[in-house]
Amino acid sequence: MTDRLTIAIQKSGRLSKESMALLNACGVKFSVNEARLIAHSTSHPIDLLRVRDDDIPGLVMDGVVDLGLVGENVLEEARLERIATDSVAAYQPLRGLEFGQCRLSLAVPRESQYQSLKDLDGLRVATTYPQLLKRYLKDNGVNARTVMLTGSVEVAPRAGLAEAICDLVSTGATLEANGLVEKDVIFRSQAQLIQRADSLSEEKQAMIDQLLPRIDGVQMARE
Ligand code: PRT
Ligand code: ZN
Repeated sequence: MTDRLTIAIQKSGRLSKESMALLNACGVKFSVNEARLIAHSTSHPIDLLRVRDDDIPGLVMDGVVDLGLVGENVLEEARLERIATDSVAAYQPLRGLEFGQCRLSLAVPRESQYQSLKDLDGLRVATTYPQLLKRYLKDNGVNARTVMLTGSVEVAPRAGLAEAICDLVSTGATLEANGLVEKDVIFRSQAQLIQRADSLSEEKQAMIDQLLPRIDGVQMARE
């Protein structure tokens, strides 16, 4: 039996289409049944695992899948969280994928008196990325409290839950629509291809070694 390479991608969301398109452009073909978690490649001994993006770092770090395509924001948050809880947090970064670009930024209400980071001392900052935020605050000697929210972060100040937010931004339209002003970029992100840290069978590794130059070729052609 051939050893099948397993790749985790986001099931449905901002990274899904481009993740599938990249694999397709590399000649790895799939026919995806929307209802199914697993899609078998019709061209290679490769299985696609379609999951929430938040699950991808852990699946790779635990060696449950061989490769993952995930946003660096989610990846680094998961890595810090796993280090904090003494779990295995290793992976091999393979390629930045040049899609899913965004930044994790601090923002405050338009009417806020905020002038510098120090002004956050003693205040509450709402975020979905507590680890990345805490690291940034610590590195900058700021004593703010993080308020963890898995969604609707941009409404936290209006709801009286926090004085500032730390959220993903791409165009800035969401901040604008919620009366918030971006003050500080704390992390820049794009989608990344990662591999589990332990070594793979020769067959699987050979497939990855074949895939990487194809990815480089696809990216080159796009430039
Ligand atoms: O269901 P699942 O958990 O898989 O998906 P999700 O809802 O957690 O993630 P999804 O699909 O929204 O985003 C997946 C990844 O896309 C993120 O982890 C980032 O790496 C990347 N990405 C790129 C973004 C954005 N751009 C982005 N703009 N993720 C989220 N946003 C949101 C942001 O949170 C804010 O609400 O879009 C809004 C801001 O956009 P602008 O254009 O108004 O600034
Ligand atoms: Zn998610």
